[in-house]
Amino acid sequence: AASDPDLVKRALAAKEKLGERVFVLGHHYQRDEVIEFADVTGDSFKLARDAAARPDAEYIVFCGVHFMAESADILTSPDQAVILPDLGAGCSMADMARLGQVEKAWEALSEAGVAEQVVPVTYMNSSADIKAFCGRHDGVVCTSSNAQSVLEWAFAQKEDAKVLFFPDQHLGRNTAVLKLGMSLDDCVVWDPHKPDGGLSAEELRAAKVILWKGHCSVHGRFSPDTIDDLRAEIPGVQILVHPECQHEVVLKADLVGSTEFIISTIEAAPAGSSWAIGTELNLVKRLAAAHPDKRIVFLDRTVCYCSTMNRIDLPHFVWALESLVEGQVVNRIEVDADTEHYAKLALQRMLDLPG
Ligand code: CIZ
Ligand code: SF4
Repeated sequence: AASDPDLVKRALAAKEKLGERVFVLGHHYQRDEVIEFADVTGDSFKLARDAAARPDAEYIVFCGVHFMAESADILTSPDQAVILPDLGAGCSMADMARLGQVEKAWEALSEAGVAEQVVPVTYMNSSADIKAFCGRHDGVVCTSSNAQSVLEWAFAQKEDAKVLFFPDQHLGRNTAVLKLGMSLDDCVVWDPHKPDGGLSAEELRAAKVILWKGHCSVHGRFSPDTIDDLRAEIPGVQILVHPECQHEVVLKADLVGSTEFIISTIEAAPAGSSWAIGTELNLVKRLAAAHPDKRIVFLDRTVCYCSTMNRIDLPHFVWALESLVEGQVVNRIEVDADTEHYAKLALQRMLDLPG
């Protein structure tokens, strides 16, 4: 649907008034009406770096979800304000791992006598206090692009190392099994809603990878059956999915990779090729519109937009910018100094890895 022309005018006017003082970051899963005003677009990792590269910008308006704005705050200076236009833009996956729950799991690992062997690894899609937990326990952050090298690093840290991976069980399993050559039996799933995670001390001792029972409410919903149907329907179609998809989906796909990988794959694809993409719908629609010479379909018509990404809409964006014009900083995301210190340690360990 076309954006309200009055709101478009107001957004343009506010952005112009603020000039270089404001830097607008747009995640690839944002709505068209919002991404249009982004100074840069990217996945969560690229945007955190882009934010850090603009130390002169007083305000960073983050069009994405809460954990991403936290990462931007961690990587920018304290006098820069990071603003999330709608505070309701959380992430259901990040919310599946709460600090108290993770601390409980750590206690169980201690009681099983294995905590010294465990390296905690958190996906970028987690809250700042979970990243800080990893920072405090010699752990690290990973993204969907570097999960393999991060896990390899983690296993090299300790004798008989084990990895506690959160919050996304699918990224953890897909990386351990398909990139590191582990078996499905090397992985167990810790369910934070069950006593002792639903695992015995023996199971914890035997496991190499302890996967947190979390998933993405968008990527986790693609099903392997749809892939069979699409292959029958579109001859030669290539299936391109994100590693947050279930293991069974990734096994049936032709190519698997991060959001940035998905975009570069489509950009490099020959005219006339056919693709079914399993990632967020806003991005798939934009790719289809930008590449009319290729046939691009969404992997599953029953999967919806990410509802929290979509909370950032033009009215909220305009409200945030116009407030800044009036000298009022709204919806600032600020990570406390202690959390920031330890979260940064875990992020820095990742950034220091070669490659
Ligand atoms: O699922 C998401 O939210 C992803 C893949 C985010 C990102 O940018 O890494
Ligand atoms: Fe979270 Fe999934 Fe939405 Fe990304 S797409 S913000 S992981 S719920």
